[in-house]
Amino acid sequence: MKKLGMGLVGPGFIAAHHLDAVRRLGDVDIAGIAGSSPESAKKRARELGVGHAYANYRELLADPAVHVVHNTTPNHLHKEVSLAALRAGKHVISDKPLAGSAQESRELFEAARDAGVAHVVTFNYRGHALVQQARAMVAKGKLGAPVFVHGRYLQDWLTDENTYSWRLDPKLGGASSALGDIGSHWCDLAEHVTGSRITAVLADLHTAVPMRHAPAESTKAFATSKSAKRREVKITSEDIASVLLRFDNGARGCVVVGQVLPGHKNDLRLEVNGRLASVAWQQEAPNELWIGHHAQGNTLQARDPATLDPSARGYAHLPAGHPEAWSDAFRNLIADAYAWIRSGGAAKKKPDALPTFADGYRNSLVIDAMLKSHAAGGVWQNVEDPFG
Ligand code: SOE
Repeated sequence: MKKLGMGLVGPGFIAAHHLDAVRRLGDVDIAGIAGSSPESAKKRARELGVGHAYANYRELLADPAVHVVHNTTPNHLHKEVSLAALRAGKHVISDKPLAGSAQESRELFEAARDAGVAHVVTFNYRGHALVQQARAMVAKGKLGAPVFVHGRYLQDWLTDENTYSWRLDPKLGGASSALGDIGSHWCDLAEHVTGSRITAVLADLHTAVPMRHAPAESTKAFATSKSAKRREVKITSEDIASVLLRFDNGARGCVVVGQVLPGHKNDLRLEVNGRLASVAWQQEAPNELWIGHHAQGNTLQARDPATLDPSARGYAHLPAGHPEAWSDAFRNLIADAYAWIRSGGAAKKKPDALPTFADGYRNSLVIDAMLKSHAAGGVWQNVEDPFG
């Protein structure tokens, strides 16, 4: 089979991890990258060890050597770049959230479905072996019927009011900030692990840091401004959120999300309580799965390929005692994406763990319902289900 070529648009923070994952596959050509200007693309190509920089993303899309487009642009460009790539007949791997609003996500999902190419959105936490183990345990009834699904996704990188990011600007980051950036990951994970859908939400959102000092010049993802030249920016998007949840299998749940919470770096935790047993996984200790019992001792399952469910084993590459983490899970997702593309793409069954634009669209509807619930003064809001 001919070698696949990839092109990446938007060479910021996350781009290095896409390239790293692709390089680890070993059989994909990196055709080149495109950025916001020919100069920035050249500079980043040098820094990332990529041989070619395109003048702009349209030039990248016109290159027949590019079969797969990785869209790692800031959120407000997701739609434009992904749509153009789909129209050019390329397979698309897009960063999450799929787009800035549920309406845009829907357009992207429909365009991807009609284009007949592979479409993937990077809900990368699915790629952890023990996340797949938890999913298998729920699916095989090891927990009994899930009754409570809860957790958190907490960070602190926006704590300092001198830190500013495009993620906080609704025109660039999308209708929500913390929910879109990290709440989206948690909701996807909760649905993926439990194999059920969030059907209704009740959300209370808040902006704990309503005024920030942004650098006068442009902002990178995690920029902290120490320069004398600053502008004051009023923040309207949420930086903390508390949400009650209802699932279609009858389970209840709740999640707290925040990005201004000192001490919490990338603190994602998901717990599922069933009638027979419980399971909990946390991103910062990804090689352990807590399994809780009522009438026997609790256990910690290690990421040991020998003890994993067959469906999870393929996501563990090192023997027991050799920790695997964030970049390995990211690589697993990219490996699944390329496996799907090689097998024939949209016409063929996708790997079970792989999140597609359909998942990205549904996820946007969940976040959208949270925004609506809060805007209505904190009332239950049903999540629209286009696939129900
Ligand atoms: C920043 O909040 C960020 O990098 C997110 O954009 C990622 O999706 C998440 O995995 C870690 O935090």
